[in-house]
Amino acid sequence: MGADGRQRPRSAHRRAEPRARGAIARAPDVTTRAVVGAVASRARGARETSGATRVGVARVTRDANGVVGRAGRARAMTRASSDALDVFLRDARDAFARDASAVAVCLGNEACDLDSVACAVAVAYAESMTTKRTVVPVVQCERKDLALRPDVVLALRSVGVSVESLTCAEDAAAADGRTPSETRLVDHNAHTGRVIPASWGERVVRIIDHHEDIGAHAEAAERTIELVGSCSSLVYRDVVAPSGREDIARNVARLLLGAIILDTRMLDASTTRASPVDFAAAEALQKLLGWDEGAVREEYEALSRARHDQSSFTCAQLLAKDYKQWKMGRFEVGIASFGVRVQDLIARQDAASIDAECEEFIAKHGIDALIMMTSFENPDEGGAFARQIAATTPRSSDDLDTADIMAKIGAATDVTPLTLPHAPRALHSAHAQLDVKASRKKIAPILFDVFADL
Ligand SMILES: [Mn+2]
Repeated sequence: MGADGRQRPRSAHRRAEPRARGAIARAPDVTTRAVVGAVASRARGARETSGATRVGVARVTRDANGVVGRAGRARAMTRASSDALDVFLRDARDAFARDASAVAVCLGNEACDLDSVACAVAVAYAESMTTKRTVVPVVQCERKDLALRPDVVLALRSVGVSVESLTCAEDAAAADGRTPSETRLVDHNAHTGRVIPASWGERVVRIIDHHEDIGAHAEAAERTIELVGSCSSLVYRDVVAPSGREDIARNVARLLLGAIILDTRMLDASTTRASPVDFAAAEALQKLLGWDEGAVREEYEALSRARHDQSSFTCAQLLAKDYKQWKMGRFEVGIASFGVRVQDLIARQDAASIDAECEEFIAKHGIDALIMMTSFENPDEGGAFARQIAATTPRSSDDLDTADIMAKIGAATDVTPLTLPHAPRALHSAHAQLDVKASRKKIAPILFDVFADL
């Protein structure tokens, strides 16, 4: 979700859930065991397989315009190598930069989660390698914002891809109004035009998605919309497997499998909408990788850990990660939720820059008050789940008093002030929340009442 999450409509994804559950019920347990228990054809130590091909791909020739020479491309095409994907992506980014109207594009959705990125990359790669067309995967966020998605960065890195190689929102903005010849949409079924120009939505030729069909782009010749657990499963079934190219499949297998196991929590049909399509795709991808059950589990745990790892985030990144905004009474109020306790943030980032980043965030969103809510496992309390809340206002504001706001919040839910030596101004009002179940969903209605009275 983007940072400007004000009053966002309930997503199609959520609305689709009840129907999706039907599919789960039909996925028999026996399938779960068959997938997870599939026998590995190679040992776990063989997961990093690209060593032998590095030299060949590194020698791919480029002419003065950066066009990859035929021999180099042929080599990259036939070898199953993690470098081949990075070479393809850099090549595609260059081609897009030269003339966006000369290429086709494949767009993932604006959440830019692993499913979206994996699908866009896999579809673009498979099509580019098997047809004369260059299809460029385009990520619908700025490159720097990919750092907010450490699971995506990790998954890309593990297949030898740098985020620098991807074509992102700023590249699209630099395209000078040139519209790609064709657009493919994956992991969503309506072009929003919020991040990427609306004109790109006029030439949609193919949609592959697992959200409820909202009926846009009637002109799209091919539509595959099925409410399965992960769009990556559909991309494997309908694009990657039918290419008949095992080298292509192998190069995208780890990305697609990572997306599937994250989206379905390790193919848990009881809590996600994992369907037979997901089980079948995961089984095939696992075989391509030569992974055993332990290797898949290890991958899942690494990706899950990365997804929740905010230990390297700056204050600005924490604020942007999970942000919602409302008009409350006569005030614009934003609530940013993140997973780092304020003591740890203060310990790792200097007070002046925390204040500067809060001030900048407030100005960017045009809000009168910023509420920060943290949730974390408290190391001082044996890892018990804990929450904190703080209110801050623009430096220029003389309308709102944060102590007053906190006192009113405290009248509705139990809070206790934190002792924070050297706290930045933005965190002076920080309190511990004693009701650890009081998430943003519970606090937002309280804030509506608080700000209505101010
Ligand atoms: Mn998805």
